Amino acid sequence: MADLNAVKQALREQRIETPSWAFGNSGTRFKVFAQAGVPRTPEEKIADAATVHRFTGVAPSVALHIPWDKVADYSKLSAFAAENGIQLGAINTNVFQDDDYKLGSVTNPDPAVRRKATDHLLEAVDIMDQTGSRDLKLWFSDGLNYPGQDDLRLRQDRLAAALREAYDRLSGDQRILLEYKLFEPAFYATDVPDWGTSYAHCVELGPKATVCIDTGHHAPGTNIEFIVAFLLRQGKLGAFDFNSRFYADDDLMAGAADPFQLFRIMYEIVRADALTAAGINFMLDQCHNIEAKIPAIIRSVLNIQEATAKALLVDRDALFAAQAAGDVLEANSVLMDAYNTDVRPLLREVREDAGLDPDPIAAYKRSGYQKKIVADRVGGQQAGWGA
Ligand code: PSV
Ligand code: MN
Ligand code: MN
Repeated sequence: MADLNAVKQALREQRIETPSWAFGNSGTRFKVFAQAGVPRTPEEKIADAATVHRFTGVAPSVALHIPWDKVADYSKLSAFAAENGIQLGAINTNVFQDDDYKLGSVTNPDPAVRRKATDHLLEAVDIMDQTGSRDLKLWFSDGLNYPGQDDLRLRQDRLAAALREAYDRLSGDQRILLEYKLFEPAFYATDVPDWGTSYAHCVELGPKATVCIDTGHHAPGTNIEFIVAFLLRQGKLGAFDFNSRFYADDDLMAGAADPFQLFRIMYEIVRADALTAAGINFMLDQCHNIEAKIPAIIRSVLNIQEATAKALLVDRDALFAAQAAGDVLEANSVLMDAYNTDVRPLLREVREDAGLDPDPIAAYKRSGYQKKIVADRVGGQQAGWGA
């Protein structure tokens, strides 16, 4: 039996980072349906992220995206976040929304474009120095649509050179999180298509480079928990971008499409005692196009908490014993017993112990915050996906 007090303690200590762009009007495909009350400035996104933290108690940091969250003074922005009870988290770069990047950013055949893209990565580290952020998160949309369009191998050399420059610019506890994505926007070849490519570049770079697993960036049916287990064993899992997918990079709420997969992922985290100690950044990377944004982000946080609670409840002694005995059915049933537990009462208790409302979504709805932002935030639209 799992120790209930230890489970509660682990749930209290869990941390989830929200993405600034999820609070704005966003949606990577087709029409972006504008919503009333969305943030017009980075400060308003931070205020919304702080609201998610106020109701959940486990989301004390928000990731920024540059230049979507560009401001004149990042130290001031950091102070503003602190006044609101949260911190600025990972800095996300953007080398995918400029005409110059049609044929790639850091892998572009044109050295001038590569220089521009690499300079943006360096600028992001300058920003990290001011925000106090630890993580530089890199996602490259670089790839090819046609065989022969460019040299696959040379593009890896160019990628490695840019990563090296960014890596060498890091100081203190700063680190690179290198994200991968199977396809889109390129359809024939992607320069960082999978965890193996990301892992190989991270190994080449050194200990300050680790892999970011975006749960929506795999082929259907990919066993993501295997990737989690493998990278944890190598000490190379740096972060998650949690979201749900049915088909491609859907960016739906974490735990909505496949809660069982989220549980299996969190079990590998718990199995490796990596919920807090390993320095993994558990981030969300989502877009809320048709649903209200703040409650959708709260819902995502709750879904991750539920998957984590179930993972913590796995009777690991019984599971290991069944595995060692080769008892296939028993091992499977120990895992499923935990998954099938209704952990909502336990999480309600954890929240009440922390002085929070046991039902964060209901509490948010009652709070009047939504009404207030709809009234206050009139006009203007912050840049972001689809904006
Ligand atoms: C594009 O696929 C993407 O969703 C990546 O997952 C990044 O993390 C995110 O955009 C923000 O740049
Ligand atoms: Mn992502
Ligand atoms: Mn994505």
